[in-house]
Amino acid sequence: MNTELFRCAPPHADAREPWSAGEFEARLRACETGYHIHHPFNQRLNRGELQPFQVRAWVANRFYYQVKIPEKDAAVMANCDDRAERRRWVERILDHDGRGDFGGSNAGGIEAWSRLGEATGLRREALWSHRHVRAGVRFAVDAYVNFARNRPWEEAAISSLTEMFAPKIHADRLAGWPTLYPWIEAEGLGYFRSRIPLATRDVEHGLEVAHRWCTTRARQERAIAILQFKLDLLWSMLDVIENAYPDDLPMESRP
Ligand code: AHQ
Repeated sequence: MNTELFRCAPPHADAREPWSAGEFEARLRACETGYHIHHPFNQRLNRGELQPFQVRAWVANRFYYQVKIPEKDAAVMANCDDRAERRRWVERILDHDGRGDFGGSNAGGIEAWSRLGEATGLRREALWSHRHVRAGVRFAVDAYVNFARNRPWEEAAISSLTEMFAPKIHADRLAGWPTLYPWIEAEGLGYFRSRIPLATRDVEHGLEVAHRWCTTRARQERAIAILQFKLDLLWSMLDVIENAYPDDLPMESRP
């Protein structure tokens, strides 16, 4: 196995001066090689090679990740004593849980993902019951929430920086799925479209926090290790889903 694919640029052994802001950010961005866009299951998904039940399984398992993101972000806020930062971070919760009358575009990302589920043929009850969520996916997602609960809010902010690489993965879905998976109602892809500008905004904030927090080489190297933890978490979720939903899964076990 090419382990280089799965490792960010290894932290420099010498803990002398911190890297420049530019070099630090370049090293964070170099972690893209471990992003789940490169996972074989995601590559098959975005090449249109998966069967409907496998797409439904991915949507149902990723739904658990989506519904836990606001809990993770609330944990970040609970550890943050800076009102100005909380005023920015709270937007992430509302982006997922919804705003105002919760109608239309105010419904929030969790509702939009529910609609993706319905567009693939999953009933809302099957989605919200989480009965298709595999143990390894639940474990990985819960590890993310617990990381945010137990670490300084700045470290949890850094762990969200995998979204540096998310606009491309959303764009791939929007570009390919309508022709690759014509059986998925187009309205269901709205989540991916809505997430791109929000991810860009959140990454801008997350990078500000990372640059302000990582004033030493040790913290910069810690930031890379945190990003690798989150990359591994996303990667392992696809490992679990790929293993649980093989092409020849018996009909009665298919979502
Ligand atoms: O839909 C995604 C989302 O709302 C978030 C929040 C952010 C975080 O706080 O960790 N990360 C994230 C991600 C979302 N979608 C993933 C995908 O592949 O659709 C990507 C994921 C991320 O890159 O961390």
